[in-house]
Amino acid sequence: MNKSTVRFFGLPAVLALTFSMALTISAEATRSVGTLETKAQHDARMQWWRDARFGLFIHWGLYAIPAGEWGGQTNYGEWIRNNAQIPLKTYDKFAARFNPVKFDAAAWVKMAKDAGMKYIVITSKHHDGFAIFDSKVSDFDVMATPFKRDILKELATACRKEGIKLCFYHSIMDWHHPDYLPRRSWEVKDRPEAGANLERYIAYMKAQLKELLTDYGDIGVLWFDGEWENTWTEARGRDLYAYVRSLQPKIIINNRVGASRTGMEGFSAAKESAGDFGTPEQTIPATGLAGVDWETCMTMNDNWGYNKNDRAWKTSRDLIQKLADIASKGGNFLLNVGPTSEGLFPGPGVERLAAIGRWMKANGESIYGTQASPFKNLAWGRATQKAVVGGVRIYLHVFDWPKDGKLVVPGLLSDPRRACLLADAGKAPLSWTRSEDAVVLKIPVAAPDIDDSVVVLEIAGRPDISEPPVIKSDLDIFTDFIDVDVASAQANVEIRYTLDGSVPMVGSPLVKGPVRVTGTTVLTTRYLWRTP
Ligand code: H79
Repeated sequence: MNKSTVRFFGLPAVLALTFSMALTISAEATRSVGTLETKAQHDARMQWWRDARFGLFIHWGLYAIPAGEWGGQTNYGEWIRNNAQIPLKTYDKFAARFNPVKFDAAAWVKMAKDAGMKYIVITSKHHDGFAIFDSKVSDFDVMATPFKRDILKELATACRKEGIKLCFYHSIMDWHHPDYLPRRSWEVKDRPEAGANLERYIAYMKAQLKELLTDYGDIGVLWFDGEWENTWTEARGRDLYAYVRSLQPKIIINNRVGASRTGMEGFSAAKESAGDFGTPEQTIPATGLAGVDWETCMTMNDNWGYNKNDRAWKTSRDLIQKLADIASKGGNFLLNVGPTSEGLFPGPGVERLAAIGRWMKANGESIYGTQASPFKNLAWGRATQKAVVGGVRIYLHVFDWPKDGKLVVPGLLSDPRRACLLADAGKAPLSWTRSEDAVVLKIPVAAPDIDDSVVVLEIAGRPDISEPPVIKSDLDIFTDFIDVDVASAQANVEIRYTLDGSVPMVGSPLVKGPVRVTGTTVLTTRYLWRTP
């Protein structure tokens, strides 16, 4: 070793490259953005939603009456009309029985607010076509029920009072309107296709949307769904997007307005697709996507609409950790509840909202207005971060609290200027030591929170975090030879590599430019820090 001594190694990065006669092209990352505005205008419009991070989804309609049960089967939800193939005339009869006398808009909004949620998305109309508001353009609405109260009006008033953003879910697919196309394959007899005209249906849908965007004050989000049938096109989506924005210019619209969603992962297929955010459903993406807004929507049990037999409730620990996981990837969490036909949130849902609320009261700062984690992988949990004056505050979400009183933060090269437990009112400083590229925090032996204890680390300036060097190759299968780029944003390091699968050490070749590979190879690279 020469005068500059080796200080420590980072984590190795590995890329397998296959020598082959065939060529394959790697896929391009895609993103969905809104149109009609500059990036600055777009960011301003998205701001409240990005800061909010947590919302309540409510699926409520006539399907709450059968409560998941039909013809001896008990596993139905809001899709009951389709899945149990209930004739239209039979389903229509639920309207005469819809009388949720225990509905209390203020109580619902309070439960959402106490859970730490900043917005509510409710089904103005689900796939069954029933409007839970006073719609002048439809007789299949709440005014045709014994209840005769405009549910959305009452919610709008309660939300305004509590500072919660009211948002509407609206289904493009409609199993009730005579002009909607296509039909379910089983309903030919019941609801013949002859004479149906999709253009007329679209005019009807726009008329309902106009009611929703005119009579209920400022609406936060229009959350479309049911866009995947063959009649809906990206062009129709663009037109609908522009129509909704023309009625409320500041509204945010999900990507299901168009026809570019790629399955339940929920992201749009192309950068120019209509819609402001991606909509993963019942799933949390493995990583976020830089520059792309997204929101995971998820049920607390197995159903969106009320099902009285559904006992598959996720634990509050699981839900709190999912919220932290989603925030650590830069997304929002839209958590669902399916109220009963009486107008009540199911008991287990109420309990979970309260438990999340208790956690949010102490730890909400680590969720609201945060950005995705600066770390790629943390064995004990997740992280979020937020810019503060002169630096960055990192929130370490510790799901598995170490039993030895030491929390190892790997790859953190910056020295913390402050460390404490978020839930500690006194903000007593935590001491720490350095162990090569890790910061080791001295923490209490007992976890402050059994579900997710948040440790705050404040760093001056931009945090310097060691990640394995980035190996970039346009192709992983090649003929002849390939030049592979190895990139690094790290200061004061050298990168060494091997081509035989072994871990690079002091004597391994140094990366000085692209690494040329001429046969099937495992390229491994690794940082080596040297003392200045
Ligand atoms: O309202 C709730 C559900 O009723 C609704 N979305 C949530 C928010 C929902 N509708 N359908 N599904 C859930 C599942 C349907 C999935 C599929 Fe497809 C539709 C599989 C094939 C067509 C869309 C397109 C998803 C994958 C491809």
